[in-house]
Order: sequence, then structure tokens, then C-alpha cells
Amino acid sequence: MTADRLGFAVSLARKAGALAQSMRDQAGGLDYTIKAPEDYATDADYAVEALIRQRIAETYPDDGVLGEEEGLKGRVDGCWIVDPIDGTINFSRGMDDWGISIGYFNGTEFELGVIYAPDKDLMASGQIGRGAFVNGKPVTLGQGHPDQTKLISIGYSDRQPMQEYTDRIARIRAAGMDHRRHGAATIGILGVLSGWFDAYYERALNIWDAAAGLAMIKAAGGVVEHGPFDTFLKEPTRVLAHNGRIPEIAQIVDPPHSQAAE
Ligand code: LIP
Repeated sequence: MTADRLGFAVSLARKAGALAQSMRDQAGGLDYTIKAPEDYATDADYAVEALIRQRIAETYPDDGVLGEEEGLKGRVDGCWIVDPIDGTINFSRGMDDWGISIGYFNGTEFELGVIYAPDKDLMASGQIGRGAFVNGKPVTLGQGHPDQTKLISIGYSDRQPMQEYTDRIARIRAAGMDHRRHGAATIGILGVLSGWFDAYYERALNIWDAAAGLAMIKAAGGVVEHGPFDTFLKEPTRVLAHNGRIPEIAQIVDPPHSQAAE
């Protein structure tokens, strides 16, 4: 008999977060592997992914794992989707906007997810049919913040044109809303679950940055949009996750006839 997958993922994310923090704090500092301009991995990214893979293999040997650093091993229709450290640049500089992201794809949908932000001491978890929770408190989406501000968290990477990104921010501002960029998609999505933001958007996001968060937003009754699974499993797609409070948000971030909307 295997453990409940959601409980397993929560406990695993805690262990993973502790390992990442201890490696960052080690006397010799972190080692860096440059993957592309502004895209690198530290030895902590690799060690955390190895830990997660090892624990999954011990507990759920038939499950596949798709991770940012080591790619897909095993089946896809019953597959953990893992970003060992999302927001590596923030993490390695001692900022607190980074997270461990562990999701599970059952072949049809993102079924469950956990995002753990160790430096913020925030643990979000959720499963379709069971709701979502932040530090054990049930998530209620759509109420908005008492100050009435509408706040959109946006991700940006070199995978998208800069002009498109700045145009999108201009449209958000013109619609009377504001934006934030954290450099970690997990923190943006955690922010929607926590009530900081109404939506998270990124024009071209990798599945390991998104799977866990999208499962939780959906489990909490929010709205998620992303590319078809067969595409998303291979390449970045447009991702929008929101609390339903701004029905026109999809048209604001991607107006009809824009390239991203197609
Ligand atoms: C990063 C994301 C960030 C996104 C970048 C990148 P990494 O992940 O979380 O929000 O804009 O495209 O993928 O590389 O720090 O794990």
C-alpha cells in the first residue's frame, strides 16, 4: 500500500526545501552550471531533483517523473512534474521568492500539486476534488483584497518578445490594474492562492513551473488556461491562472488577434 500522494508530496517538498536551504548555507557556497543567458542551475537544483526522484522511485516505482534538470523518465500518464528550485536566481542570491514545485499529472489533468516556499514558510497544497490550502488554511478564491486593487503577477523570460511583455503591462495599467514580477512562477501562483494577486500570467512557461500551481488553482475553483497537454509536455506554452474576479483578464493580457491569443 502506498501513501496518499498529496501527503507524500507535502512531506517531500519540506525535505527538499530543507536540503536547498542547507546547501545554500554551506561554507563553500553554491556551484553554478550556466545553461543559457540568465538561465542557470546550482548544485542545489540538481541535488534537490535527485532527492525528489529517489523518494518517488521508492514510494511510487511505477510513476514517471518529468523534472526541469533531468527531463522525463518513465511514463507520462501517471507522472510527477517537478521543478526542484523555481526562481533559482532569487534563491542563489538569498532572496526569498523561490519555491519547490511538485505536481502530479494523471494523463488527463494536473491532479494535485504542492508549492513550498521555504524562506517564506509557506506551504500550498491541493488536489482536484479536495480543494487547496495554504499553511493548512482552505483557499477561497475570488473575494479580492479589501483595498480593491486588482493586481496581476506576470512572468517574463527571453522565450517571449520584450515588446509583447511591455505592451501587456501597458494594457494592464490602462485597465486600471497593477502588476508585479517575482522571477518565480511558483511565487506568482502561490500569490493567487494566498489572495495577493488576482491572476498569474506568463506568455511561454515551462510545464515544471506550472503543473503544481495550476492543479491547486483549479482545485480551489479558479480558472486555468494553458496549451494542449501534448504540446505543454514538450515545450513552454501560454499560462493564465486566475481567481475569476476579473472575467476580462484573458482579453486584457492577450487581446484578440494578438499572437499570444492564437
Ligand atoms: C523561471 C520561472 C520564472 C520564469 C522563467 C523561468 P527557474 O524558472 O519561474 O518565473 O519567468 O521563465 O522559467 O529557471 O528559476 O526554475
